Amino acid sequence: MYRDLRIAVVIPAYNEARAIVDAVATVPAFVDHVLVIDDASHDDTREQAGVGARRRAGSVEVIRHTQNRGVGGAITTGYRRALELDADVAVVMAGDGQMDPEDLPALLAPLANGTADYVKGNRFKHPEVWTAMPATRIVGNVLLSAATRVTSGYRHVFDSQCGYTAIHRRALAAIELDELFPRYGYPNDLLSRLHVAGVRVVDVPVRPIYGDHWKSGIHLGTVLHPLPWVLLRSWGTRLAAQARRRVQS
Ligand SMILES: Nc1nc2c(ncn2[C@@H]2O[C@H](COP(=O)(O)OP(=O)(O)O)[C@@H](O)[C@H]2O)c(=O)[nH]1
Ligand SMILES: [Mg+2]
Repeated sequence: MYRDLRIAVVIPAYNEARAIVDAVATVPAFVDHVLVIDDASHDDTREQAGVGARRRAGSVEVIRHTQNRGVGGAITTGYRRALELDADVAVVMAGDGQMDPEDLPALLAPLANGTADYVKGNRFKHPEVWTAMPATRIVGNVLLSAATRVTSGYRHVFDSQCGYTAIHRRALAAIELDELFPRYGYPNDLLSRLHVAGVRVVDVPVRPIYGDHWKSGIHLGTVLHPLPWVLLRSWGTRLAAQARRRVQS
């Protein structure tokens, strides 16, 4: 529990055998449920998640997709399970160890205070961003964040690609989980849908972590295609939904 909130941490993992042990073992003790979603990995991510689970006092559940569904698909599976378990908040922490567990209370505080329904990390609010984040990432991220401000409608939000987030169950209930884009582009699409639902979003500083073995499934090809199409679609869907609402009211 964090204050009076029951917390689930969702860990999407695809071929993360090396990093998943620590990612699971270091989830803070106040977290009620850890849900690892093994997205049809080819390595022994599932077994290694079990090793991490034994190092952690507290509940860890490993759910395996028999087919790869993408990071968004894995997170959606975790959100559903968190709702089934009656969690008040579902946090996303990647399986690759790029999120600092010490940032978790800062992410949860606005939800516990009742000032937000969705809180996301913003590495650009952290002083280490310019030294820790690779230059290519900074450029790509600034471009996508600027575009997402327009497409999502949240003008105060930045670092749209940061996967470290916490969502309240009332915000999860306000969107159609089935319709979310399942792959990269998922956080951008989610923001647009949250805007339609009138969800309050805030950014909090989180530490950028790019270790020696850092790798990513996102590369220039993803940024050129399909991400721009996902952004355009989310933008169009949001504007259409909001126009419909204005006509009805
Ligand atoms: N690349 C990739 N990652 C996935 C997939 N499904 C789940 N994930 C997990 O999603 C998280 C974020 O992926 P990553 O490639 O590190 O993205 P980045 O950190 O935003 O560059 C990691 O924990 C992955 O293990 C998938 O289909 N592809
Ligand atoms: Mg990563």
